[in-house]
Amino acid sequence: MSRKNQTLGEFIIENQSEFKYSSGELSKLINAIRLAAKVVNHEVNKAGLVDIIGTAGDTNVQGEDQQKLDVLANQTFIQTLSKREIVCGIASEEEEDFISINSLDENNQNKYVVLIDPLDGSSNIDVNVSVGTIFSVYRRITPLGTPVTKEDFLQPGRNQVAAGYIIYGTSTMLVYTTGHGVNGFTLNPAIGTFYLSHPNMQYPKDGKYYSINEGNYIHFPKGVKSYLKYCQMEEGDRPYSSRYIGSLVSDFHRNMIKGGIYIYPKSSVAQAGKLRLLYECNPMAFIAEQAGGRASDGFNRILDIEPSELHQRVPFFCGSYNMVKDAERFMAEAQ
Ligand code: AHM
Ligand code: MG
Repeated sequence: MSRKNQTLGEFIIENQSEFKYSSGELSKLINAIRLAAKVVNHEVNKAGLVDIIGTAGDTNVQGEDQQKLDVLANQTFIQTLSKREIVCGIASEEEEDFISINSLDENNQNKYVVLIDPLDGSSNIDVNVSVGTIFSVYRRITPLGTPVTKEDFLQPGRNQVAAGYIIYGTSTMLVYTTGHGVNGFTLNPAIGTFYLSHPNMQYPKDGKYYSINEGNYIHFPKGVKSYLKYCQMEEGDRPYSSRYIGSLVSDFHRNMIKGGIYIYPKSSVAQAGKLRLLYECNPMAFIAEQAGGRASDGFNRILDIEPSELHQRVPFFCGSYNMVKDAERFMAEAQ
C-alpha cells in the first residue's frame, strides 16, 4: 500500500508484513541504511565546498585510487550497520575481506549479511556528477551464534532478501526492493525526510537508450559490436540514443525510468568486464527483475551465478526486458 506524502519510515512500518521473515529486523536494517544514506548525502553535497575531494593516498583492493569520500562512505555504512543488532557480517567493495560483527559471541542472533558498494562511480565526484551507494542483503546460511563465514556472502543473487541503491543526484533518492516490487523515495533535504515519490517502479519493456563505454569498442566481443551496430541502425524505433554517465547507479536509474540498456561487457583487455558480481551486479539485477527488467552476463541470468570470490567481476547486460533479450541474441549468434 502506498499513499500520498508517505515517508520512508511510515512505508517501512506499513509494509513490514510483506517481508519473508517479518521479525522487524529487516525493517531495522533498511532504517539503518536510510540513516547512513543521509549522512553520506550530507558529505557528498558539501564535497565542492570543503577540502574533501582528492585521493586519500590509499589504493583499494581493486588497485584503484581511493578517494576520501569513498573512505568516509565506507566507514559510515559499516559503523551504522554494525551498531544495531541485526547484521552479523558486512562485505564492502572497499575492504579486502568481509567483516564479522560480534559473530564470535554465541548469543549473537543477528541474521543478516550486507554487501555494499559505499560510493560507486566515485571518479565522478570531483566533476560534480551523480554517484551512488549500492547494497545487497542476504540471510546468513551458517547457524546463528557461530562465526560468520565466506559462505554466507558467496550466495547466488536469487537468495537476496533486499537490495537497493541511493543516488546522490539533482535530488537524492533511495530505491529498494524486498522482493515485492521496487519503490523509490526522494529526500527532502530541508527536513531530512525521504518521501515515497516513485511507487511500484517499472522498467519499460522497450527503450531507446543504450549505455556503454564505446571508447572500448575495439576490445569488445563480436556480439557486442554487432548489437551496437543494430542500436545505431535506422530501422523501426532505431537508431537509439547513446547515454553514458559512467556512474552505474545513474545510468541504471535513467534507464529504469525512461527505458534502456546498460552494458559493461567483457573485453580483450578485461576478461570478466569491470563490475563486481556481489556489490554491483546482483543488487542491480534483483532490482531490475523486480521492476520487470532483465539482467544477464550476456548469456546467463545474473541472479543464478554461483559466486566463487568476494570481489569477482562479471560482464553485465541490464535493462529493459526486450532490449536485453535482443543483446543476448546477438551474443549467442556470435558464439
Ligand atoms: P567503481 O566501483 O570503481 O566506481 O567502478 C564502477 C563504475 C560504474 O559506476 C560505472 O558504470 C563504470 O565503473 C564506469 O567504468 P568505465 O569508466 O570503464 O566506463
Ligand atoms: Mg563500484
